[in-house]
Amino acid sequence: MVGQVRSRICYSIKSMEGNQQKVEANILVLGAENVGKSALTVRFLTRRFIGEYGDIESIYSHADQIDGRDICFNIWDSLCQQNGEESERISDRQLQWADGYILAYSICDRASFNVVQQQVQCIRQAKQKLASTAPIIIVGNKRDLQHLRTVSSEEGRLLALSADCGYFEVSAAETYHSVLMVFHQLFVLVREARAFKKGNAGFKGIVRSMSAVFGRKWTD
Ligand SMILES: Nc1nc2c(ncn2[C@@H]2O[C@H](COP(=O)(O)OP(=O)(O)OP(=O)(O)O)[C@@H](O)[C@H]2O)c(=O)[nH]1
Ligand SMILES: [Mg+2]
Repeated sequence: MVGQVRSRICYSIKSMEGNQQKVEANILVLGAENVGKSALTVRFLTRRFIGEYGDIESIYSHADQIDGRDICFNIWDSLCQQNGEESERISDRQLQWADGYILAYSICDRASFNVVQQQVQCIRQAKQKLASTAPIIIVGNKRDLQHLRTVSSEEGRLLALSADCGYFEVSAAETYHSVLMVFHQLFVLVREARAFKKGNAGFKGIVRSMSAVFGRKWTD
């Protein structure tokens, strides 16, 4: 199965060669064990739900179009730590790599929702230290299992609101479109964050130039 995904990816990359318009975004998919990180990723890449995915951690590249523009997603489908206690841990390498995050939990698994809460804090603290921003979308997966629900939609929405994150409830098992929306929305947020950073850098550059000309600190 993974072989199928990989061959599709190779084609996607080739088809973008020589395209000056290409914009890339590194998307890290996080969350506790068994919440459907691989199911969400594979659904987006292949439009299919295949049921079992195994313990595989992969980075996939995928060509797409948003607003008529060629783009490339690099998606890191992560494996959560097996030892339970550190299931919320995000490595420095992952934090440096990612432009945006999908934090997935299962609506039937309260513990996985708690992991997402911790991961949001972890990302926000790390990014504060690096003085950078990183868009996050929280995804409540397995929406088809309503009878087993233990986390309400309101709780998910509230967490997202309080942490300034996007929020979706989806079923990787049942629908492609809502999963597509998650990835596309995150890409748009990454693009906006980049534009904001660029604008800020431009402003700081103007301030620096003024300081050089007038010999005064304009940033106070
Ligand atoms: N009913 C239902 N089952 C799902 C859904 N998404 C994933 N699953 C099932 O949940 C199980 C775990 O899915 P995975 O995608 O492997 O979860 P994961 O988060 O990647 O798991 P690890 O990589 O082991 O951490 C599998 O049996 C999937 O078939 C969903 O939307 N609905
Ligand atoms: Mg997985």
